[in-house]
Amino acid sequence: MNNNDEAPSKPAHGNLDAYWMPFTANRQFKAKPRLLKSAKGMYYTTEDGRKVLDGTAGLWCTNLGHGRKRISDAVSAQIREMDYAPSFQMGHPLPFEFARRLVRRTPPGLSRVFFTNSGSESVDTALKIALAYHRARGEGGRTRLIGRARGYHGVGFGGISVGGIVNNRQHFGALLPGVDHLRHTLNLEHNAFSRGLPGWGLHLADDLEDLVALHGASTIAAVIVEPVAGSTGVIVPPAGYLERLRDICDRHGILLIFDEVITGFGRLGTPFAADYFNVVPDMMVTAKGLTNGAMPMGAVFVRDDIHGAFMDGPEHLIELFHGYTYSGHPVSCAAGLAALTIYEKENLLSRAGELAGYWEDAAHALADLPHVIDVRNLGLIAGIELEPRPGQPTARGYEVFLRCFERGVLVRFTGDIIALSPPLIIEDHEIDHLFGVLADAIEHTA
Ligand code: PXG
Repeated sequence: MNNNDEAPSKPAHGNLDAYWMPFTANRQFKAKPRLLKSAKGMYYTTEDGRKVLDGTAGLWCTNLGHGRKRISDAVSAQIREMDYAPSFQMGHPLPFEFARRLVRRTPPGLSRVFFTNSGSESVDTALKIALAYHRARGEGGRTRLIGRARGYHGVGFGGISVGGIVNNRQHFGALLPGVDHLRHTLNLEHNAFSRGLPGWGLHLADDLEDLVALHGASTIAAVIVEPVAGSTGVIVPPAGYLERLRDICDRHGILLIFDEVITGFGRLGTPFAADYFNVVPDMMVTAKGLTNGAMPMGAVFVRDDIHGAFMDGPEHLIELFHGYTYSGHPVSCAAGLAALTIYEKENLLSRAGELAGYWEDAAHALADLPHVIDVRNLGLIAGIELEPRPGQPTARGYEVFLRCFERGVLVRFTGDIIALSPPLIIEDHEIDHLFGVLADAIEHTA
């Protein structure tokens, strides 16, 4: 058949074949598509006119809710004023202003900002800065990078190498050399149905000591973890775990990188998870909520003296051979500045803290439903783990997701785990509705 022919099967939206969808079962989706057309506040509207409550803030990114006029006005004004300006050996005011405003909100010392266009690029940027930093200080032997099982750090080669999701790794060759992993901390035998931080699992931070003993500290550049893992089904760190990682890193001169792509910008009721846990990493990787998802953008926050280590050579030389055509893009910066103003004006960087108790109770009310083998939560995040149907892993999670969508609620599923992370503007009655529909879907799924 000629590829340009319209498929007869999908008259409403035309042939869907040309678009290769990311992280999607393309054939299954295209046989029965789910298309969103517009969005406002807490709701999407589907192509066929149904309202859908957004239980996932898009993909953990529209923290302020949808359709923010301040952001769309800023974006349209900026694109008219100047659509693009080069950012290598040239500049324009907005990324300077955005960086200045952002570092007023970051933990102490994280006062330098490198702009990217996504979480994946932020991760690779942080890993490269870590390697180059050690080299700049005469410790070029520190080349190893440590991640964690079930970690998600995007899809660049650096990110999948330190990441810990087998499907994201096994199809793509040998990946980066010299990478090792900590064990993850989810163990349903010991920490199922924890409210907030599990009390079990602190000892797993000592995996880092074991890797130091195995490889030698002088070969290790950095450790990267998500303070709360999102994509792999919500893994909340055991009490004291991140503090202990910080301590081990300090003792061995290893940089600690927090991947705050989902925890950044208010998800836990503080600007960053670093604030929530009172553990300051050496670098912090962000994206998503940075612009409320309205424009693609990421930012890496770097300790002042790490940046300083690059500033020693002759002043006419480029200090870091790294950057993107769209680093500090004016339209993305305009979106980010407007988003930051909204976070500040509406106190949304702390709102999740006010909702967290109500949210936690609503999530744990699902504990006794059939198939539910764990409920976990922190801030405005929840994960509900379902027992896989025998011989059909992921089928139950998918069916619950579909049933919720048909009933007007968007949740995320990863395998048989349902993940929730609504916009931070959610109200109590919407929390009730979200969990009510989800409970009903779980009860009616075989
Ligand atoms: N780090 C973390 C912790 C993430 O969650 C990335 C890096 C990569 O970001 P980009 O912008 O390159 O996609 C992410 C992305 C899900 C889901 O369903 C999560 C993400 C993306 C898509 C789906 O949990 N996180």
